[in-house]
Amino acid sequence: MKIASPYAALIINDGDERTLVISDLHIGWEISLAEEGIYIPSQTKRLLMRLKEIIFSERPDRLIILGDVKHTIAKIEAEEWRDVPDFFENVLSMISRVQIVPGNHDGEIEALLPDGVELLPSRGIIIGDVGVFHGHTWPLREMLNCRTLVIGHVHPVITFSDPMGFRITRQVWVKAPCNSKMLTKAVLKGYGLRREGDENFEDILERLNITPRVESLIIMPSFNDFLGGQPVNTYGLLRKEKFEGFIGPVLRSGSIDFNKAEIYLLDGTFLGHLGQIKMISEDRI
Ligand SMILES: [Mn+2]
Repeated sequence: MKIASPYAALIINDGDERTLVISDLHIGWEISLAEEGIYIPSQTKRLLMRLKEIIFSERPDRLIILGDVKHTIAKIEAEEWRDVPDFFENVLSMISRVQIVPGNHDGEIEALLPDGVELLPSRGIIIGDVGVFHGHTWPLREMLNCRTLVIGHVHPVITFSDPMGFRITRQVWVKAPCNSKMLTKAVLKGYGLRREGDENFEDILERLNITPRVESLIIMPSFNDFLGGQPVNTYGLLRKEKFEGFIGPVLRSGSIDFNKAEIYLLDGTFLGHLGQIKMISEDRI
């Protein structure tokens, strides 16, 4: 697995197969702003151009979009009927295998997808040793056997302001250590699985064929860089009560150590661990 820097894109190799993963396109976001009197030209062409560059340089066999393809929740707005199908017709001309793991913004997305685009379950899909899902739901139970989990949904950024008050915001990758046993307990509870008879935790794992192995969770930056994001260093992930109900069950499960999370810019620069970066930003803000 590698980051296709400087893009918000991931390449996952499984045997001979190369999978390109991107997340959070939010097509139609400009339209929702126009309703409030802010006019931004459609970003769909820019997303397509960037995708074309990545596909040209990385030559993946398939593309997975990790949720929030479109922006509006539940109801489909008229403009999306054109933007989303046009987008996918273009994508299919670049790469033949396209799959979508739906996010919380993707209600009724099926109606907008041309033939040839495959809709996967929202619990995600396993590629080799990596489980990918949007992040607003519990993952597939089988993903507890994976070494790495990848989510979108959060749109992580870091924000610094200097003594003059200038503010700098950059999209980032977050790679956080995960306590696999704690995550397993949370996921099984999330699925409503209970012990049978006098089973202990180990017995349940054996019955369900689970060996807890998740070592780290990667949060992808949004592919649409025009969107706002969650500043992970100023509040957000470290104060989870702020995000109850939003950020998704895995991030709220207590199994992810955000202070020890590694933070990288899109060009691959390692900025440090979130705990340190947070202390610096508290001095400044
Ligand atoms: Mn989302």
